[in-house]
Parts: sequence; structure tokens; C-alpha cells
Amino acid sequence: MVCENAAPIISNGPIFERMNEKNLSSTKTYSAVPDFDAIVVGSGFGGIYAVHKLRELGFSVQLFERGSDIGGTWYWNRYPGARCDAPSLQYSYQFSEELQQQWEWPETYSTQGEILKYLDHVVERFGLRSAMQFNTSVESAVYDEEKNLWTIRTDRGTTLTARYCILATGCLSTKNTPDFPGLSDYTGEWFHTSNWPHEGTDFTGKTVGIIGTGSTGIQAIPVLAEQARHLKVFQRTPQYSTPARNGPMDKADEARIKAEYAAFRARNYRQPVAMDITIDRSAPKTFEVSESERRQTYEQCWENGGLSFSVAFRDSSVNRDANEDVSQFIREKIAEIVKDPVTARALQPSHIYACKRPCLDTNYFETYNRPNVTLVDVSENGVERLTQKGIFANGEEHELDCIVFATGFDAFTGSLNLIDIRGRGQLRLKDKWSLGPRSYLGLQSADFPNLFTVTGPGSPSVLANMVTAIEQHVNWIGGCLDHMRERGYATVEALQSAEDQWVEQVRMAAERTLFTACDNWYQGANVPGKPRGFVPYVDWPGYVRICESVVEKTYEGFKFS
Ligand code: N01
Repeated sequence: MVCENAAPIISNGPIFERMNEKNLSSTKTYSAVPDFDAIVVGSGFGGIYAVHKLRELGFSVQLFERGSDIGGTWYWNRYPGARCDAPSLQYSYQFSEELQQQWEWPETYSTQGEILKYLDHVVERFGLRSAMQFNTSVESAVYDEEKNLWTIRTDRGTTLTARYCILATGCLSTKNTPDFPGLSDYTGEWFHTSNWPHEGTDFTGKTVGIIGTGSTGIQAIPVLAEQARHLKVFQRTPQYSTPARNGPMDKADEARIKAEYAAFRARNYRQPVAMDITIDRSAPKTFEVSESERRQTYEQCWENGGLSFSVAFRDSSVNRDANEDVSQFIREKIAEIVKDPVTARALQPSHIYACKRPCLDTNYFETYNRPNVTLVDVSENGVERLTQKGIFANGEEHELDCIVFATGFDAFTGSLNLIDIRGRGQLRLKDKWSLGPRSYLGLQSADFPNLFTVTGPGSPSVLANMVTAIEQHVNWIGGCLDHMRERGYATVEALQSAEDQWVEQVRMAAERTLFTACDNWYQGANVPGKPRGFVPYVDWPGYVRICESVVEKTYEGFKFS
């Protein structure tokens, strides 16, 4: 389903501007009429919904996408085994009751292909494709203070103006390929999981090396092991992973949820990660129950699969001893599954459970019992270099026909930094964020009027069900633009003071957890030279309440003009 290019850009002129010109004398200050009310960048879940929402509100919209079709991260991440590790009945849009009733997911956790099929259906169903131009990277977005317009320039030479610029560029969209010495000497094929060839790959009969054992590596390794003659896994840090227990969709479960879908969604909306893994606030803390009861609970979580470990006891993400109790249980499971004791030991993590994003798997640890799989523990010296024939590590050259880099993403800011974004006084967003991103609610940054980020840095984003977080943000932005139109405001902008306070609040929320107690991509630790600081806001339900209260207090912390 590759769409070469979108329909030509047709604008009927921005409705907002036409209304303002008719109704409000104040808009005369801004004489220039933009090509569109809003330009959206990125066609993942966020961009697709932004186009739908803004059109529904009567705004004219143009979307640019660098890929040849929709999907965002699901367009690029086509590696073997790629699937979502949030249940599809929840990792899906809730804005249309008909859509959520009619769509049928074949499995509990959907494959990348199924998710793309779903997004394609959404785009067709709501007629959104006409607003989208593919194969087009936005190179710059520059704010013109005099005209109060954003000028967007693309790599295809297009220049368009808009009143609003909405960056739906995704949190995990720009790949992190470490600068391995010798990469250019390597003569075999290499792939990055987040830029996988569309035509697929065939590893039959090949010796394959994979670097990276995060969520991606853990999904890919069991599938690659089935294809390759031999698979060598180069592991720098072992990861906690628990069974996903994926399978064909349980029809009774689906019927139960669909019988009250709206109510189910409403309940989950207020849950800690916007999903149905309710933390029972009255549940005991870890050491309030006996050792045998704890063991029983953990066994039950292991059997249930999914994210149930995060809710086993209510203190495991904030109390070190409680966390160690869960961690030890998972380590013991690894030792039980993996037959070779040296490999089993190397696979047991020592960091705090869920400090790095916990992984879900299907037969990950079991894969190391296969005779064609070797774990190469590079925890001491890392991958030293690539050679003409393969990887040099632990004083040895490993000859490989292909190498797979599952080395993750330049998260949160990677894609934003690829665009030359300039606000008031030509201030570059990248410069403003040189010590780390600064925003108010992850929605706006001071000095960048009318520029919004969907699930931007400083919002819960990856610490919540991403699709729900996206809908919440887009709905908030839509509501704000509607508010402006009703009152004839031309700009909205985060106040510097509100931004400063919010940055501090994000930092303090993270400090109260164990998230900052290890190196992880939440704080930029995976990309050499990236400024350190915890980026997402920990506390989805609290965040939703704050956003609602900001609106109730007539957009407290924002300035309209
Ligand atoms: O990336 P990661 P990912 N030498 O950064 C290793 C989401 N996701 O793509 O831990 C050797 O987690 C690195 O080692 P270390 C999900 O939110 C979602 O796996 O830094 N190794 C690590 O093992 C997830 O958290 C789904 O020591 C190097 C790995 O590469 C996020 O994406 C599916 C190295 C990178 O792990 C990122 O996951 C998949 C080097 N120089 C992903 N550099 C869903 O299902 C890095 N590594 C929704």
C-alpha cells in the first residue's frame, strides 16, 4: 500500500482567517492570509487524528510526511517480529464509537502490518488522504512575527504558510545508530530495525548478528532465530522481559469490552497508564504480605502476562526493596528457562525493574536454548568495532553475513531537531533546548506562538497508552483553537513562568520514582552527547486533571493576543 504521492495541495483558504476578517477588526493587524489554518507534520497516529479533528472543527489542514505512506513509527519499524506490546483493543482510537465497534483485531497484540491496515482504514474511512502529502520532509518552520504566520519549507521546494503548526513527529521516530568504528569497512548487509526494507529480508542460511536487547531486539530475536542459520546476540545490558501471552483475539473478551466500549474507555482514561491494568490503591504494599503470598502473586502475574507485574504491588516502582523483590523473581524465571547456566547468568539483569522500559516477549528467553543461537556478552567492553567480515568483541572477530542494529531511537527530540524551527526573534527551538527540552505541558514552548507538539517532551507520552495520550493532546489543541476562533484571538503562547514551573514539576515527578536510578532513553542516556534530563511527565491521571483545570481557568499559563 505504497502511495507515491498525495493529491496536489489545494487550499480554499483558511476558514479561521475568513471568519476573523469578516467578524473581527482586530485581525486586520495581521493582513497576510495563510495558505492553511494548520500544517501538521507526521502521519502516525498523532498526525492522522490531528487532520481529522481539525477538519471536523472546520479548519483547513495540510499534512506533510517524509515516508511514502501513513503510519509513522509503524511505517518504518517493519523488522521481523514487530508488534505492539499494548493490547489492540486499547491501543486504538476511541474518537469514533462506530470505528471501535466495527474494527476487528485478529490478535491480542497486533503485528506492525495489522496496525498499518487499521490506520489505512481510518484514513480512508474519514477521507483524510487528500490532506496528506507524502515523500516530503519538512526542513524548516519559521514564525513571522509581523504576519503572525508559520512558513513551512519542505525538501521538495514547497513553501506554505499557516496560522498554526502542529508537530506530530512522534517520540520514537528518529533512529539511534551508534557510531561504531569500522562500520564503513563492513562488507555484509546491515539493517536498522527502525528503517527496515519494505521488500522484507531473507536470512535463510545466513549467520546474523544483532546488537540491542531492548523491546525491539527482544521481539526480533525469536523470529530471526527461526530464519537464520546462526544468530549471535551482542548484549550490552540484559533486560527484564515477561511473557506477553499473545494469541488469537479472545472473542468473549472482545464481546465483553465492545458491549460497553465507551464506559471501558472512560474508566481506563483515568488509570495510571491510560490502560486497563488498574492499580488497586488499596492493594497491599510488597512487604505487607508473606513471602509465599508474594510468590503466588508474582506467579499469577507471570501466567497472566502483559504488564501485570507493574501492578503486582502498589510500591514496586517507588520502593527499592519492593522493586528488588520483583526483579529477583524475574531473574529466577530466567534461570529456570535458560538451560545453559552461563548464558542464563548473563541474561539476568541487575538494574531496577521497569527503570528501563520493561519488555514483553514471546519465547525470548526460550530462544537461547536453540542450538543456532549464541549470546555474546559485551557488557564489559561493548562492541569494540566492526570489521570487513563482522563484529570484533571480547577479543574475537565474529564473522557475520548480516548485522541488525536494534539500537533504539533518539527519543522525544530527535525528529523535532531535524527541523529548523524558529520562533520569536528567529530563536531556534534546538538552541533553546540545547540543555534539554523545555515546554509547558508538553504542548507549547514559550516564544513559539501557535506551535504545538503532540505528545511533546514534558507530557506523559510514552508513559501512557500512546494512542490515548495522542487523542487527549489533539483534543486539547482542537479545543484551544476553537476557543481562539470564538474570541477572535490570533496567537496562543505558553508563558515563560508557566514553562519554568512545568519543567521543574516534570523533574520532581520523576525524582519521586525509580525511573532516574538507571541509564535509560527516558533521560537521553542512550545517545552519546545528548543532554541528560527526564523528559516525560510521570503521572498520566494527574496530567489529564491539570490540562482540564488549565482550560477551566481560561487557559491558565497561556497568553492569548
Ligand atoms: O531501543 P532501546 P528499542 N553497543 O533503546 C543497545 C518502544 N518499542 O528500539 O541497554 C551495544 O530500548 C542497548 O543497550 P544498553 C518501547 O517504548 C515499543 O529496543 O544501552 N549495544 C539496548 O539493548 C521501547 O522502550 C514497541 O546497554 C547498544 C538496545 O541497543 C522503545 O521503543 C516495540 C549500543 C536499545 O534498546 C525503544 O526500544 C519496540 C552500543 N553502542 C519498541 N547502543 C511496542 O511494542 C545501544 N545498544 C509498542
